[in-house]
Amino acid sequence: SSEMKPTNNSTLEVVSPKVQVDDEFITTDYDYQTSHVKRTADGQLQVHPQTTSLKIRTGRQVPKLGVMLVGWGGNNGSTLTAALEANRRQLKWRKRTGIQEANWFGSITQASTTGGDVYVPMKELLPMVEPDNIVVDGWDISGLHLGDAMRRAEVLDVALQDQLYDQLAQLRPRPSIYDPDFIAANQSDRADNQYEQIRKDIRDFRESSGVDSVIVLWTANTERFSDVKAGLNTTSQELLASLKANHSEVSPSTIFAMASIDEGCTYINGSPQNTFVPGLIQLAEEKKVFIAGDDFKSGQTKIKSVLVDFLVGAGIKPVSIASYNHLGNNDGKNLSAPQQFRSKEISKSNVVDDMVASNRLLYGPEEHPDHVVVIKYVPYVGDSKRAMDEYTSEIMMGGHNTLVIHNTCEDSLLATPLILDLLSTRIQLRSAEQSAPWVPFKPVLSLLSYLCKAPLVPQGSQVVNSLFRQRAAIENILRGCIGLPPISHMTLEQRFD
Ligand code: NAI
Ligand code: DG6
Repeated sequence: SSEMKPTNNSTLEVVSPKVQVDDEFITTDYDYQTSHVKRTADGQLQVHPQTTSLKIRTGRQVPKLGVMLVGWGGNNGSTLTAALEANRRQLKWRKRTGIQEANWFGSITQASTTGGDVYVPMKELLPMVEPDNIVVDGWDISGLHLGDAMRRAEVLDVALQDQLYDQLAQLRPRPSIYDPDFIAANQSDRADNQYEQIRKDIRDFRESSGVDSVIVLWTANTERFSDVKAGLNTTSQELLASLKANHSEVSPSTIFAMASIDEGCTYINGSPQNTFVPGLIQLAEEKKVFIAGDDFKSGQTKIKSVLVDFLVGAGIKPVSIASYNHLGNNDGKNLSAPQQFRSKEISKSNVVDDMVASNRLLYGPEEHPDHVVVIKYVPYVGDSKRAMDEYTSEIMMGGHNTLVIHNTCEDSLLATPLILDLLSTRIQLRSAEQSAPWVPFKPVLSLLSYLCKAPLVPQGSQVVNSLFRQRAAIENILRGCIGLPPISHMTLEQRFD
């Protein structure tokens, strides 16, 4: 067929001989255009435009998805569970200002559009997981059921909580791995037992819920960084041996990731710690299982990845960035400990690196803006995080431009829609040559960088922090899957007669 409707409820139809649709796949013939840059002996840069003929195919059957949250009873975990239920039931509730309806504001798949001449919801471009069908399960070190966890979080309006409480009260997290310092050697609860238990939990959930595929997502508290050293975790063999030997430096999150990979489940890290030590990345590559992270990019960092991109792109030189946060939820409490703060400080600080490196007219090779990140725990403000930023930039002739931003918002209501967007993908690609094999994305899913503060990318790949470049990557790859060219904004047809 030369016509396609990507999803049953889509209003979009691509009519092209380059697009074929059958029951299983949407397949497109795609001319991928890049440039190859060479430096000649005399220092000139030579650019060679290249076109590669590819085929891209996307599975049309959307699996029934199960999500297992590590830290299910936390603010994000309970808010996601409540939001899925509230949207599924299309709940409405009364606020001081009027009637509020459940929605997914903040999710690019559910609440943003794509296009140029005409805008369509992003979720209609390709067959995507429907939030109403997602089944949630998970673990926590606190045994509170989800109804009380939602109340403890103090995130959602009470009138909404009251409508959800009875249903959420039936959900209780599975016991998890707790170790104040990553499984001390003297503990009776041994790491390889815990790892086996997590695998068992995943299998149990898969069987009892009848889901086709499971994603495991860490939204538990931020851990300290673990050591990375030869003999411990630099290869998959070392890591497996360290797990077996109950080595104290194998973190709970790494154990979760190993169990998840061994069960063939995508593992996503929503926190900043280095769960993905080199041995773990190797394990994911060997087993061809997706991993993605690190640390949800929800508020202050998201703005930073727009603002610094704008400034540097405008030829203006940011020279100092001071970012303060105070918050009063359990995340803030955990981050008031120095080692856990350090993990967050690292993931919040690297975000301007690629933008600074992109403009050597402004910055010398070793030059970098001063960049300070402060986080303080102020219990009274609860989940309503305050983020204050001051950006000072050099403008023309030694002038200065200082921008100050004060952002107040419910942290978990920014993070929850991102969790929804961190969905699995069924896209495969191959060269147009007849016998070329189909290949999926590499196990390290860099396409999800838009949602992460410190994007994990395959070895040797470029880290991109710029929010608009990250979004363009998602949008253009989704477009490519249905045979549409990347959005170029050239609109020549409107600029010439
Ligand atoms: P939270 O403190 O409310 O929830 C974390 C939950 O994890 C708690 O219920 C806790 O009991 C549980 N937990 C701790 N260690 C565990 C373990 N080993 N196994 C299972 N459960 C464990 O925190 P919140 O606000 O939900 O945030 C969760 C994580 O997401 C934090 O690491 C935070 O830094 C990160 N994050 C949050 C963002 C946001 O905007 N809310 C944005 C970016 C990252
Ligand atoms: C204080 O910064 C607490 C953190 O957990 C953040 O709220 C969270 O990581 C979101 O950070 P950002 O920079 O994306 O707003």
